[in-house]
Amino acid sequence: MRIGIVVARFNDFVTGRLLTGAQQGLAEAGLADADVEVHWVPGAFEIPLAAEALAATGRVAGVICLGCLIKGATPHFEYISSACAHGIMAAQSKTRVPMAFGVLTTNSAEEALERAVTGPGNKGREAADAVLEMARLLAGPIGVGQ
Ligand code: DLZ
Repeated sequence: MRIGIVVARFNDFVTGRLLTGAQQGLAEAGLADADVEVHWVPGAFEIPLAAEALAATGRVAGVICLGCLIKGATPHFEYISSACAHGIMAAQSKTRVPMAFGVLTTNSAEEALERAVTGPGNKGREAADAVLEMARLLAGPIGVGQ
């Protein structure tokens, strides 16, 4: 199984840790590095388009979307977070390729870092688990996958 990761560069002191968590989760699930493709985008607003374009290539069975929006530092927090969430949902519905919402929306940098710790509490890792479960479900029991 080949999986894609789209990760936002904005707040990369957090998103880099989410990426590491997602990569560790995929590796522990048995995926080789060569079966994981990582694509960086400027910010959370750009994630849906990149995720949809990647899914449309047919190369990946799922896309892990990683980003970090910090409310206090983002005047238009609601607009970007809403556009990102709805955009990812629309992209997975359109392409039928499962996508995980590993985009943090927090009140502070401290809260964001708490969700990007090494190990089980890492939200990037949780997003990886979700995509793998959905990719298997769509490829198997539901049978509408790739
Ligand atoms: C502009 C902006 C701001 C203020 N805050 C964030 C943020 O907290 N997290 C994030 O991922 N991106 C942020 N951005 C950038 C936007 O997502 C987007 O990249 C720009 O508006 C350019 O389209």
